[in-house]
Amino acid sequence: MNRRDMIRNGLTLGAGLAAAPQRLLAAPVDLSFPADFAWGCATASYQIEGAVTADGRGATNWDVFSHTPGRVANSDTGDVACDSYHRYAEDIALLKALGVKSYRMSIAWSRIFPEGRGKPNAKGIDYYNRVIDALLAAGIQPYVTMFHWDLPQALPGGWQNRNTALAFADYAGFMAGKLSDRVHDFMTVNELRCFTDIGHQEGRHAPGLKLPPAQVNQVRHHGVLAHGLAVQSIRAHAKAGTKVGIADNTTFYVPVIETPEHIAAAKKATRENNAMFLTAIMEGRYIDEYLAQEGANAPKVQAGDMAAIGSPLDFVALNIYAPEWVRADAGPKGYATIPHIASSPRMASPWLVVGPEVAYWGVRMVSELWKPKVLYISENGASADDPVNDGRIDDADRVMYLRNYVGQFHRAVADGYPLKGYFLWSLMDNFEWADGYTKRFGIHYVDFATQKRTPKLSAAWYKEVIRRNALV
Ligand code: PNW
Repeated sequence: MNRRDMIRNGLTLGAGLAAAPQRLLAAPVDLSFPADFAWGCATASYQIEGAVTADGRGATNWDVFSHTPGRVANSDTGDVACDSYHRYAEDIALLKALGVKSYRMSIAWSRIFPEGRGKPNAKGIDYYNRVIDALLAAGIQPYVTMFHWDLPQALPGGWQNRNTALAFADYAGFMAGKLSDRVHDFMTVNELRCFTDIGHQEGRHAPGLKLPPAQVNQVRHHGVLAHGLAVQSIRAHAKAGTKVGIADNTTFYVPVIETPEHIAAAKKATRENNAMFLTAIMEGRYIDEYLAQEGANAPKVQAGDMAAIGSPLDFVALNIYAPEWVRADAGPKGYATIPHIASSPRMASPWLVVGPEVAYWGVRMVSELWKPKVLYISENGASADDPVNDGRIDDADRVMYLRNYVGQFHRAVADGYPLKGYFLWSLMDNFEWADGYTKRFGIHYVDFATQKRTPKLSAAWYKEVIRRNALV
């Protein structure tokens, strides 16, 4: 992009600053997106479907975890959730009314293989066939995630067992074979760090373990291995031309000041602190800094693992929420992170620090470090209190949050990074993991007593963004 276009897009670079002010004021700011930009919404199976015993679905780690007293706020479970298993037609009507072209959904592995492997369950496959056919009939392209944390409970040892990675690859290939006549884009797993670390190190998510470092690293290894083997298996079973990627919540470091030294610090921090996840996937190896840091706790790797983990991807999709702030530092690492403090602005979830610049820097860091062909934002959104007044939910705080983040994604597109779509989390309020139903992320309000869905102000805003294909 040349300087004139940049100014037209409301962007400034240091070099052009002196000449820019007059033209900045005179020219209308163009915040439009490329014509083929995929606007969408995202959801996940356990968070919306309910119907946990319907049609032969097998139990999952989250069924067990949510039914264990003290694990989830209010002892909430996903037993009913948004009842999307029965109400999917209504939910697709909400998507159609928004005008989205794309929808990111996940498949409940245990509806397909109730025991995680073995004989497939035809009724589970039928359900996803119905959903996908209804989406296509509504003119909406599905993007399918194979694993969004609901792990078949019958798999012995869960993610601590290497065989789970092999079982996952078999299931993912099987489903890709069933769906790739209609689904063009598959994501292997959702958020490696969450289902490995939060589940096995912090113990806040299923299965609720607090394992020692060597075992945590092994779980992480099984996570990236599952991804890599699934990439190979999906490619082996899917129609030619099918695109495969991952939906990862890479930890992103925002340079506190946009100068070369702080930007270099942010880049180094991003690569090193994601060494066990996206860095391993994009580089096909565990980098020296990580191996040195972990020493005897480093994961046990078998021959062929790293090649599988590093399987080339068609796209990288990122879930981007909270920033980490970083500055250049004179110490041996070259960077220092700046911790969040009480006055760091937050949305309704304590972890959801607001920092829109992470949207731009996330895309830029991944692009500069690993040059993926295509990028998507597989999730971005926010929890808010959402009081209901006379039937209206005027979530101006969420609109503020989304507008600022989408503005930073626009900046990334305007800079020429290959960002091709955006999936807002979430279509509707749903089961927010350990927070149960106490945290709402939807742009549609769900009354969980009646299952009534009501568009919030943010839905009206998003609809306008999609209609104009521009930030409003
Ligand atoms: C992501 N944290 O999860 C997930 O992909 C979604 O399923 C989820 O609903 C959404 O973001 C909103 O939370 C996260 O505690 C859950 O840091 C928790 C954390 C981060 C991401």
